[in-house]
Amino acid sequence: MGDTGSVKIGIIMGSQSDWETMVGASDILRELDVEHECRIISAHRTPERLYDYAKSAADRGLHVIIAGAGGAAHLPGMTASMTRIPVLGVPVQSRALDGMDSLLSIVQMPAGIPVGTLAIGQAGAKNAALLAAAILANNDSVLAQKLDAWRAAQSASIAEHPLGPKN
Ligand code: RP5
Repeated sequence: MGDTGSVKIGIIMGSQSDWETMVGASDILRELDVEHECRIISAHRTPERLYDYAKSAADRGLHVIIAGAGGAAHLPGMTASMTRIPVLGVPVQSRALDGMDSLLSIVQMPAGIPVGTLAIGQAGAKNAALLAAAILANNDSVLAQKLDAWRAAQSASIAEHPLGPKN
């Protein structure tokens, strides 16, 4: 199988409970009209699903994988160990340790197997999507224009003067 798939970004997450965070990544990609797929894949609970997904990702035509997980967040690193496709890791804000466990599990990879680690929580999920789109935009001028427009709209939405009581 060659690079024929239209879906170029995969969003994977360790649990259904991660979706409320990772939906932010999917929302951004939908705003940019970037086709993507979303899957629940747990490094611990569904290791064979993870193996199959990571091992087939390049042949299926994926260009970037966004992997979100919380707690003992081994999903991004294990995915990266089984594919050369860039993996962006999103530390989900865990209940017990507020996401510090997730962050440290994802960010401190051994040299040789990189994971691009984003911020904890929803900001990380959204930025992972923007970063994935930016990677694709290097070879996609239409997407590059959409990304430029998205950023311009964001800038335009930020008021210059703060609202509220005068000081
Ligand atoms: C991780 O464990 C998942 O990524 C999730 O963030 C965390 C808790 O999972 P659940 O117990 O909510 O399914 O594997």
